Amino acid sequence: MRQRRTFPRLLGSLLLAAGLAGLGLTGATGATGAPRAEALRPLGAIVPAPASVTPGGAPYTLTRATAVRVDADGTGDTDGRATRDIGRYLADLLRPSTGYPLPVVDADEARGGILLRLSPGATALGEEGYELRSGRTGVTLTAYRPAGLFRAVQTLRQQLPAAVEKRTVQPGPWRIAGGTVTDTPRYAYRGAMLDVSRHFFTVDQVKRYIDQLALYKINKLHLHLSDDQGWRIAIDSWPRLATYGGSTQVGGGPGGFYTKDDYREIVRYAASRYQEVVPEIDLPGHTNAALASYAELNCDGVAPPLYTGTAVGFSSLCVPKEITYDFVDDVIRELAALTPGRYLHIGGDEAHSTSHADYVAFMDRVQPIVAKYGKTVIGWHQLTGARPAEGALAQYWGLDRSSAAEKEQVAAAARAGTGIILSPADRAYLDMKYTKDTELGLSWAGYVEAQRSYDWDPATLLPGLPATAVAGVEAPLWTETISQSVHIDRMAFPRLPGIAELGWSPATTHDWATYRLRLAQQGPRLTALGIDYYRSPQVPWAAE
Ligand code: TNX
Repeated sequence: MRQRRTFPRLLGSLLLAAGLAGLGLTGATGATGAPRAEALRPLGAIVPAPASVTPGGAPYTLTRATAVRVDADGTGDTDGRATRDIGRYLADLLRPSTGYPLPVVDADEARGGILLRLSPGATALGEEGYELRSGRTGVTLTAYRPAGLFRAVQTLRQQLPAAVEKRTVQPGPWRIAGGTVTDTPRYAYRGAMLDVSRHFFTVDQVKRYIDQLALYKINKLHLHLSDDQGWRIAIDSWPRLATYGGSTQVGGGPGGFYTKDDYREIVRYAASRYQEVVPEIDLPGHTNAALASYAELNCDGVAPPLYTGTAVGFSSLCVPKEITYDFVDDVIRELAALTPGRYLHIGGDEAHSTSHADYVAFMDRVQPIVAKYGKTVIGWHQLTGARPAEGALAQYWGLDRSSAAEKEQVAAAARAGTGIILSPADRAYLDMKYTKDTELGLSWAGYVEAQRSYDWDPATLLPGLPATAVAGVEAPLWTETISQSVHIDRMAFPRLPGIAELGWSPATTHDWATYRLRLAQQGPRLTALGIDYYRSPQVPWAAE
């Protein structure tokens, strides 16, 4: 691959500050009194920050004549389907606001324009990396794999003015700064979790979130499919889990569940945005909905009532009973068969009514079931108190103030080979209130403002954790207080982009002072997308 110039932090900051100052995006009007057309966004002034940016040369301007050209002879896409689909996705994004036809054509049927190409030689770009070259005659997106092209499209999209996100024709001009971006992610696991158990969210609501996550290059969608308040996935061999266990939610609403076709549709849609679905069945605690559905799963043989409150830690599967493992085997078999992704999350948190010995015994039996059905175990970090299976990942959700012993338990497991996903609750939990005045959310982990959620380093958060053990980061959204898409929007934005940046961007770009300026420019884009984000006073939001 061509030589890359890495963006040194200071130079990057200076360029960015100068560039943003030149943007004139503060709602100023020109000499004529008319609103000033949005100036050119400096190359790389996006979220997440790219690994390497070399600005220079003339910008490219989209016109009525621009075509989206696809060249798909590359690795992993021999029939060109994936590349063409990404080209269509891009054209679909740009058509409503530009009003341009933007035909998607084979590369040799046109010249210039926006070229999407897979290059078998570009192995250094890996699964998700890409190169974007912009100049007077066109923009070329190059990747080794389709996922890289999809990430490149998000960069291209963010280089365009925010109004490009609107669904009606806007004035333009539609310019993309000249130069080259070469970009690969810091971590392979960059997730967002949605708890669809405490409150149920429809397939369309999940798709809306998937589309939002795509903009920030998130690549894992973790669905928390079962908890005390609701079982949300149809399991043919235990049908009452969904029909009865899914029939309510926090506060006593009607709940709901995904049929297998619903779930397949979520998986398909996520895949079209290059996101892998990670399904979670929380075990052995957080299981009241299952215990209420089948009396035989209870040690005393008596089914408890459905639960619509928000307490945690009171339920447990019956560890000594054999039927427990028949149940777990059936659920994991059916869920694994529905899930093309590598992972199956088995929860394991807050099993407060399971003894330690039972917890360890349970995990010793359940992890091999996951392996038997071809999946890799993920568990909340309490799993490190048992014996994590080889290759398992543990998801850390502790706090700064968690005990040294708890942190060391996780770090020791990591040194012994368990991979770690970092979701520190006092940084990455999207359900924590921003301040004491935030209407939605909880505060058990503290208040988490925009700066706090961004200002930490996954590589150094846990003492004694080998850097190589960090699989990545994830931003969980628990939904005890969240029941609508507007609530998701308000809690996820602006914190989700910050967690996404921690997962994608090189550590050398990590700097709150410059990040907040890039984030500020996301405000009008979020508004154009219909996202009523939290106007954190820590961020100098651009006028809309
Ligand atoms: C802790 S984090 C939980 C969830 C709650 C969440 C609320 C974790 C693994 N367990 O059951 O929904 O706090 O913030």
